[in-house]
Amino acid sequence: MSTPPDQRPSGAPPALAGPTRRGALARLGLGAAGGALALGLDPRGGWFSRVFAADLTEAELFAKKDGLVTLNDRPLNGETPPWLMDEAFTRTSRHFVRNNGKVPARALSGDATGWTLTIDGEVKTPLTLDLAALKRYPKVEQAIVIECGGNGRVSFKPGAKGNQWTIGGVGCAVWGGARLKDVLADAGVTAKAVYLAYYGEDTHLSGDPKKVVISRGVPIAKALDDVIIAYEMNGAPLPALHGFPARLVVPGWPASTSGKWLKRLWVRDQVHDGPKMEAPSYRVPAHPVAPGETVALEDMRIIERMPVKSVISAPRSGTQITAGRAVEVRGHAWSGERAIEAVHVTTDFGATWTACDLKPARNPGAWQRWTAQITVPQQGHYEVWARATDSAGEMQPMVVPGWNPKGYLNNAMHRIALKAVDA
Ligand SMILES: Nc1nc2c(c(=O)[nH]1)N[C@H]1C(S)=C(S)[C@@H](COP(=O)(O)O)O[C@H]1N2
Ligand SMILES: [Mo]
Repeated sequence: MSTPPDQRPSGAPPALAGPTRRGALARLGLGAAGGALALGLDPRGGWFSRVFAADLTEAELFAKKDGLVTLNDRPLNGETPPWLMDEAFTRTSRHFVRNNGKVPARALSGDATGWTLTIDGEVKTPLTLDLAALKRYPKVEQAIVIECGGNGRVSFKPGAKGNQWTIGGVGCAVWGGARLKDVLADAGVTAKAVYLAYYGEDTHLSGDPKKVVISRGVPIAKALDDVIIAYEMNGAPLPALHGFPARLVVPGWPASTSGKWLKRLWVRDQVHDGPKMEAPSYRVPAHPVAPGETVALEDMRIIERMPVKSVISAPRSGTQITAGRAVEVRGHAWSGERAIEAVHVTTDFGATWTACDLKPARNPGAWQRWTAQITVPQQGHYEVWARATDSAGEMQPMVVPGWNPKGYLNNAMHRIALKAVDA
């Protein structure tokens, strides 16, 4: 019910500010009912739907996340420590968050009344769908990895500006929604269609309503393949931080293509040129370059599929183990648009490797669980490295690969440290 402080007209009294009022109501033990009691005070009206509203600011919502590490709070960006990725699929409270602007007011309200998604451009019949209309398309539920193109950026030398992701800019939640191809079939994509662009409702940090925060997309062939317009995450309505009421989920491509808080999908007759499509955003040099080299913008190409990668989710780095006793090491592995063929681990800096047990993916686009038993010979300090290989034979590099000016696509092996003591 409260307007986030940064969206209040300047000079307006903060008397109804959420945290204070809610805090007071919570102390009275009123909880959710408190929202209803405060309705009469809500100057913005619309009170029936607001009984059910989430009514939290983006910072308050982020504070409810479980153990995420804040990389930036304006815009909000947080990553998941690897030991919190140990479950089969990433629970919402542990899924990383990457925002380029501010969470839109509609998402914070949790009220989709009045929301529509327009599909236009190179289509025979432009569509305007509300949530009920979107839900009439056959529903799919898929576990899909989304990984920020800058995941692993912290390790590039020289470094790159931007969020210093370690390994936690990735998650595999179960997304529910309509297939984009079903919606596009309804609209009838024309022969001139080249690219599918998204626009979201998020607002620019500058506060300028005319400025678009980010507007990216995918080639029409990818849009007509496996992309989902999700309105659910892990069986619940899409949360505010993750794109309420609807977002794209693009399997295997940088997560920046998975547009949140959708309002428009524009089928274009050229490669999309919205904010953050243009070089150097989400682009890498078309040919390998030396670390620190200046790369001309026209020599950069758009990142498409994400490379093969894995994470060690257990044990947590720093865990104490016992020499001579088997310890289970496990994690997940994924590769854009490909299956994982094998995962290996080493405890001797790559001299010898142990093949892991590898489970098939729940569905294409999901990460795959791997497990191994390791035993170290004597007390001391050890590292465990994990290395995934995909169905095309692409394998994770041991060191940070392919230096690039913006620090994208670091798929180096994940390493943890273990301390072994004698039995
Ligand atoms: N509208 C909109 N969509 C967006 C973004 C954004 O800032 N605005 N961030 C993108 C980026 S860079 C990433 S990595 C993913 C993050 O999705 P998540 O916050 O659900 O993990 O959303 C993408 N979709
Ligand atoms: Mo991202």
